[in-house]
Order: sequence, then structure tokens, then C-alpha cells
Amino acid sequence: MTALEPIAVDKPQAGNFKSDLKPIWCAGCGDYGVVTAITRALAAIGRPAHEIAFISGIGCSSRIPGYTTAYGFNTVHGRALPIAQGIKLANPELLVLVASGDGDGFSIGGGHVAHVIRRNIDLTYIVMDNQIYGLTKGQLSPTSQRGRKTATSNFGSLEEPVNPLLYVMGYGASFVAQGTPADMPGLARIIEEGIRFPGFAFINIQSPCVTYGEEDQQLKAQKVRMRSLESIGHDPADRAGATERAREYGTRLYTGILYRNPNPPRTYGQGVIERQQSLQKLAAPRHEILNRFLPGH
Ligand SMILES: Cc1ncc(C[n+]2csc(CCOP(=O)(O)OP(=O)(O)O)c2C)c(N)n1
Ligand code: SF4
Ligand SMILES: [Mg+2]
Repeated sequence: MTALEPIAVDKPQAGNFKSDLKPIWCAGCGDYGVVTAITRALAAIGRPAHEIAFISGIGCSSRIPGYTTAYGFNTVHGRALPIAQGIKLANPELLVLVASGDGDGFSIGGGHVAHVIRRNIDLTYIVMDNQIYGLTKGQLSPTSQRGRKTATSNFGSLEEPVNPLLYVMGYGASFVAQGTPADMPGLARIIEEGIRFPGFAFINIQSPCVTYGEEDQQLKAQKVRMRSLESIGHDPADRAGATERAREYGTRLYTGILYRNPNPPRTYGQGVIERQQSLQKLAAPRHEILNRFLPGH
């Protein structure tokens, strides 16, 4: 199947959403698991591939759309969100997914996150957080731990890391989740739930970089560290509790749905429709408008 060929709608399977392109990620990269989880979630959703737009920025993680059969746009570093928002507004019927990395999404593209959240554009933002710039060979990223040494930071990072979970909670995101390919069923489930959520959904994925990442970020270590939010009795409707759990980013590895607003607010798309409907009532009839352009009017 080619990247653009629509899939059979009646029996969607994860394999239908995988393109023929062979990933060029390093062997063992966490992003292999992420693309598998995304295709499983898409199969569960059941929308045909030609009704899905998958947008990304630049980075190892941003290659993901090309490995799916959805329409893909590998855009500019840090600019996936503005482009995805435009696509969603131009064609509200499309299911819009965005893939990004910790650098792409919270460094150069960090400024866009606040705006997509306050607009509440109905799209799913999937960030592969490996705490490093993978594609450009292992520089510090905004989520790298303080003290982290790399080839370009021999003496260790002097900066506190950005906390992506707290960041999006702070701007009022209505759906916030975290997963890891170390828990494939859990990851596929939160992606599916994020897609189903009516509004902006953020999913942070601890996707290890096997080449430049640290030992304790690899799948084996994650399997030991990860803790499902469900197992600790966390209520995803509890915003204050979710914010408290979000603060533990970097010290604990929580998986599952951190926050799901029980009363999802109006999306930007719905607001546009309501505005159009209210203005239509005030608008002069079409023939009257055309008459105004005639001589003598
Ligand atoms: C405007 C611009 N600045 C810088 C770059 C170089 N660049 C490409 S990807 C990248 C960082 C990638 O890191 P991340 O987003 O975390 O993705 P990863 O490769 O780790 O998945 C950088 C700095 C670029 N392509 N364009
Ligand atoms: S450099 Fe890291 S993030 Fe990039 S493909 Fe290799 S393992 Fe994955
Ligand atoms: Mg990265």
C-alpha cells in the first residue's frame, strides 16, 4: 500500500495505517513503538486514512507521519502546530494529529503551545519526549535534566528542565496524558482516548533515544519505574490532583490520563460555526449586497 492510498473502511487494522516506507531510526529507538501505538489507536478509531491529516515539525520523532498511510506534512522545525491549526480550521472534518519532539515542541515551537490550548483547537498533539535533540546528534533539549552532559555541554546543563505536563496544565489543556512504548497497550489506549476527546489533547510520550539518551530513560529502566495513574487511584477529572501529579515529572514516571475535563469546553471550530450562524442573521440578503455594487447605489 502506498502512503496516500485510502484503506478499507469496514475492517480497519493497525497494519492498514502503516506505510511502505521503512523507518530510518536507530535500531531500538522508542519511536518505533510510538508509531505502532498510533496505528493501533487509528485502527480502533476506524476513520479511513484519507480523512486523517498528520502534521509534524522536524526531528527524528517528526518522521512519524511518513510511516503512516494518513496524509502527512513534515513541516518546519517548531511550526507543526500553526500549520495543523490552519488545516483543522480549513477542513474541520479532518482528524488532525500532530507529532513533535521535546525540542521541536517545547524549544523553538514552545510559543505555539499556549495558543493552541487557549483556542482549544480539536487536534491531538503527540510529543515524543526523549530529553535530547536526537536528529542533530544529541544536544541538550528543554526537557534535559539539570547537570546533563552531552558532546556540546561537557560540563553539564546549568538549566532547570521544562515540565511539559505542568506547562500544558498551566495553560488550561482539557486532556493531558503520558505514556511510554514500554507499555504498548496503555500507550495505544491513551492515544485513542486523546483522539476521541472533543478538543485539544496533549500526549507526552517518554520515547527513549537509544543513541544519545541516558540509561535510566531506556525501556528497560522505564518498565521498572513506570507507575499507572489508575493503579494509584488517580481521578482524571480532578484538576488539582492532576496538577500535583504533573509536578512530579522528572522524578516519577506516571502513565495514563492525568487530566480529562469532565465538561469539555467549546472548541474553536464550534465557536466559528456559532459566530457564522449569528452573523448570518444580521447579514443583508445576497441579492441586496450585489445590488450595492451597481451604479447609482
Ligand atoms: C529553524 C531550525 N532550527 C534548527 C534546526 C535543526 N534541528 C533539526 S531537528 C532539531 C532538534 C530535534 O530535537 P527534537 O525535537 O527533540 O526531536 P528528536 O530528534 O529528539 O526526536 C534541531 C535543533 C532546524 N532544522 N531548523
Ligand atoms: S538518534 Fe535517538 S531519537 Fe533519533 S532515531 Fe536514533 S535513537 Fe531515535
Ligand atoms: Mg527529542
